[in-house]
Amino acid sequence: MDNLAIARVLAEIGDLLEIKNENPFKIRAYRTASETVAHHPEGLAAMSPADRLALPGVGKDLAARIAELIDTGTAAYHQELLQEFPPTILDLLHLPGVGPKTVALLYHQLGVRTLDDLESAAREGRLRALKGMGAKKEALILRSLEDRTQVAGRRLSAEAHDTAAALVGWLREHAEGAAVAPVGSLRRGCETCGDIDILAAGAPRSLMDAFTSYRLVERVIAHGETKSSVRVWGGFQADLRLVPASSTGAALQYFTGSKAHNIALRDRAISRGLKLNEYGLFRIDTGDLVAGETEEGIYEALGLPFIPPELRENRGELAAAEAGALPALIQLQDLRGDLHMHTTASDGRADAWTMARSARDAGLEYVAITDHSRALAMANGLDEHRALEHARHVRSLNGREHLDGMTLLAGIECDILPDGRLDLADDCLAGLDFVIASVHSTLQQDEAQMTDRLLRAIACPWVDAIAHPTGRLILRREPSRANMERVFEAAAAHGVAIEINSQTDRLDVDDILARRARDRGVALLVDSDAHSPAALGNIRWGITTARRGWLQAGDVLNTRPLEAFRASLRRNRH
Ligand code: DGT
Ligand code: CA
Ligand code: CA
Ligand code: ZN
Repeated sequence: MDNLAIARVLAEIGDLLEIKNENPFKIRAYRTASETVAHHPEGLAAMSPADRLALPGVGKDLAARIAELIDTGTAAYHQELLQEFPPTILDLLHLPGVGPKTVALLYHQLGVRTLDDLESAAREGRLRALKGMGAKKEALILRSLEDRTQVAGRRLSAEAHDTAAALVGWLREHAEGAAVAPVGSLRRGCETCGDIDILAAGAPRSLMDAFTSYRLVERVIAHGETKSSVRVWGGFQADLRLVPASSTGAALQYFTGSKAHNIALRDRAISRGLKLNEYGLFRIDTGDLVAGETEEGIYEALGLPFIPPELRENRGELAAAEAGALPALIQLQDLRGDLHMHTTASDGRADAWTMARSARDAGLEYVAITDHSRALAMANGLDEHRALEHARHVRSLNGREHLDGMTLLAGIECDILPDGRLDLADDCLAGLDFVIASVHSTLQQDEAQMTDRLLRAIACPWVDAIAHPTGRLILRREPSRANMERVFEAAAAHGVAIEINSQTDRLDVDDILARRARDRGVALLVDSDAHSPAALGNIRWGITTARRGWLQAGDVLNTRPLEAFRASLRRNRH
């Protein structure tokens, strides 16, 4: 049993308990444990019972259930609960706007057991009479019921990542010697994905059954010989395609996409008398196979070097490849510093020492501690006095034992007020090692206001960088209306760095803006904006964004050794 499968059972127990209106502490205990297990980096099945018991939120009872799951594949308690309710009742919970309390009401008062039952009840107007329901909510539920037959919407790729990895792991176990890999938008590192695409080359037919019977599968949408689709826990659709081993490379290339890249590549093939599809690259005149076993072979036969998946968007990669001018893309290992993170001084969950120590363990050599400034009162932002006090504390940690060569810079994430003034006085900002400025309020300003606001902040001599410059939240909030061309122009002129923020729902600036900024002569930073030690790892998503933006290590300031990094900061250049 992998971690996600365990997490699913624990979460279902929590849901069933809530439908039963059980003790809220017990319900929360199952949910917390489910979260912990789902995100734990090690497989629980391989851990000792003592180590499992030491996990946060896993007490004796839960540890026993987990052990039972690992040993027998089921948990008696889970099965008992499922005896009390029809298992189909859990489908109701996946509808937007339907929580466990509503499900309990529906079941107890109207005898609703399935989505079809619910649909009839809604159509007949029987829902609105329930407590806390009303005609508006009834209409909403009806709409979600209609949407459910359509494809699920887009999701953050970071959210799909663990599920995809678990699926690939499961499939590899069931197809020794086969090549199993994620393809599609996930392989290209896109910020969102429509579904999880997996390719298996040279696997036995039986792999399809292993796929559709995977523990996380909630519904089989299509089951075929070479392609199947399922809906997995968490709301993702996953597609598996089987191809013969001889087409491994061709299929990897084809199903990785993007469509636009594939079309451009196919045109190139045609112009050379070749035909490209998911089975291989063939000569049009004789039908002979030219390449297909490896992806490199396909590109080579088309006169091109291998093109990294992140670049395959038909944004000039074929011309660059042809000219031998593909960038040597930045890698996670190139990073030496992380210049944006929070501690318990504002809204972070760990102290500066713990954050620095964790960053050191992850291989970094320097960090800037950048807690919020006072305008963010909800986050317990620092005023001038607290900021300087905090800076003294942060600096005092340098050279302490166990820091092992890690250097802390005393910084701040200073709010840019609606009129473009900074939240803290100049002499305070001047007394710090690093200032990253950002907008957190009044994001709906018009283009002129928002642009002027950022330009004014960039003109302040103590601003070294701008954090999450557009303020967008992926799938939730549009970027601000600022004219980013003018912002980049000013940033380049003043030597202010532009951040790629790695929070998985920000990735701000995005790939396209990052590339444009670099082309305008702006230096970039890739930062975690972590609020906990675990979130430091999100920086890998920022690196993926940087790679999709064609960035090389030299374009990103925090790949430089500490002294070179410090010398490149705007405050140290005049
Ligand atoms: P998504 O799922 O919306 O995040 O984006 P993709 O790129 O993963 O798209 P998807 O899942 O529809 O298809 C996966 C890949 O398969 C796609 O990137 C290219 C390839 N592909 C699928 N259908 C076609 C097609 O009709 N023509 C071509 N040339 N390629 C296709
Ligand atoms: Ca896809
Ligand atoms: Ca797909
Ligand atoms: Zn921040």
